Order: sequence, then C-alpha cells, then structure tokens
Amino acid sequence: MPPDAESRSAHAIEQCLVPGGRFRIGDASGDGLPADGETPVHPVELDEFEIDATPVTNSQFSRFVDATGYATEAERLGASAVFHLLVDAPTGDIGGPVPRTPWWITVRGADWRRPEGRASSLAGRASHPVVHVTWNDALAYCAWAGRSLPTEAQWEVASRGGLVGATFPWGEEPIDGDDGVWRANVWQGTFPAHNTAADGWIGTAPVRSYAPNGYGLWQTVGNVWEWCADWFAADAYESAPLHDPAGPAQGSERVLRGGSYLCHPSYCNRYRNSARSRNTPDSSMGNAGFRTVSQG
Ligand SMILES: [Ca+2]
Ligand SMILES: [Ca+2]
Repeated sequence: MPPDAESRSAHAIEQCLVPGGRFRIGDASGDGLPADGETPVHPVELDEFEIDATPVTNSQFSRFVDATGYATEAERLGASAVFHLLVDAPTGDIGGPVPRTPWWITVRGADWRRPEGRASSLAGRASHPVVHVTWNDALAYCAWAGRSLPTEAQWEVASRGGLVGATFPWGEEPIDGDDGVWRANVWQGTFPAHNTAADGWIGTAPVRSYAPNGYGLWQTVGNVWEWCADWFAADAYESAPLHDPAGPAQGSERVLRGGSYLCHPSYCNRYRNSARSRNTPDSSMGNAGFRTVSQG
C-alpha cells in the first residue's frame, strides 16, 4: 500500500528534529553487558532527521489498522507473550512459561488490542504505546505512513538528546526517585515476583509520562522496548561505517532499544541510552513497541 498524502498526514505524532552532525555512541559507563556489544564508544556522522516524540500509541496504531485492515502477526498466530503478573485471560488461554525466561507466559488471544489476554482491553489506554507488535508489523505501519524505523545509531543519538556521554536521556541523575523525581517507567521491587510500582506504573504508562529529553523525545528509556531497523550483531560497532551506519547486512534478530517497564538493575539494567537488545523479527511481547523517523 503506497503511502499517499492521506496516510502521511495520518501519522499524527509530534516530530522532534535531530540536527545532523558528528556524535559519539556506545557505553562510556561500563554498565553494559559484554554480550550486548555496547562498546566501543565510537563516532557516527548522521544527516539531520525527524523522529517521533513518542512511541506509536494504541490510538495511532488503530488508525493504521482501521485504514488498512492489517492483522498483526500475534493476531494471525493467535497468541503472544505476556508478563506473568499481568496475565488477564481465561485459564484455558494460559500456556506454559517461555524457556529460560519463565516470567513470560504464552497467552492465547493476547495481541495489541488485548495486551494481557482475552479478558483485557485497551480501555483507558489510547495514549499508551502499542505493544505485541513485531518488527514486521512495525514495518507494515511504516509502509502505510511513509515512515521508517530508526537505525540504532539514529535512535541512540536521538535518545541522548544533545548530552554527550550521558548514561540516561536526562543525564546522570538517578532514575529511582532518590531525589523525589521519577524519570522513567521501570521496575521497583523484587524481580520478577513483586513490583511496587513506585514510579506509578506496573505495565505501560502513557507515552507522555515523566519529562522529555533535550530534543523533545519522551520515554526513550523505560516503558517499552523500541524496534530499530538494524540487524543485531554484538560486534556491529567493530566494523560500522562512520556515516549513517545501518547495521550488519544480514542477521537473524533485529535490534531493540531503550528497555521497558520490566527493567531493573538486578535483571535488565538496560534502561540506558547505549543499551542494546534484540529479538527475531516475528516476535511480539507485551513490553515492545516502536517509534518512527522521517524517510531520508
Ligand atoms: Ca513501573
Ligand atoms: Ca522506550
């Protein structure tokens, strides 16, 4: 479905301008996991681009579905992965735990409209990020809207918000409210059994919660993981070109950035600008969504 003027204007998400120039990306703090390949810190040169101020919301994604009749991969499969404390589904829909990550439960009937299972709905969550969308679903949205997924270099530069070498989009202040200010939606308590939700949210939060960064982006870290365009490789930085790097030519998993409401220092210390994760392009889960960039 070629993007036309109508679908372009239908992408009604505020834009943030990221100036072109030379930036440094990668983990300067030593907090990264070696297997994630967050180092070395290295320069990248990017052309100017515009990026969504927020992840794509449920209301925005529903405009795409209403216009196209698109069915997501989770809808076609008939199941998706829901965090165990959030499952809201008839007993017969609840499958087994996912191997190695038993806090993820395969739930029949879970999809973007019913994020916790068949007993759940989007009531009250129009402004929350859409979840249970695969990388392939995100690309289908982009094709309709005349948009692209950010490269992970674009994503990280945008998340840094103009700060140099900072751990978080806001700098180095603690995320956890030590100073009385909550800065992102992550996990408080004992993972994976008890979430105190001291930051206000046990699952997704509205996309404009907390405060935007220096470029005007909201919640790059925390809330939901965000799909990027690149294939993942732990050694991708070793051979990346300087100018507008687009990731490895091939791979089996796509990059995810920014961490989610499940992140916690003891389990997933990935609510940082430089943190990287990945999953296969047909995977969907209740803590991953996406934001888009203008096409170059
Ligand atoms: Ca939270
Ligand atoms: Ca995020």
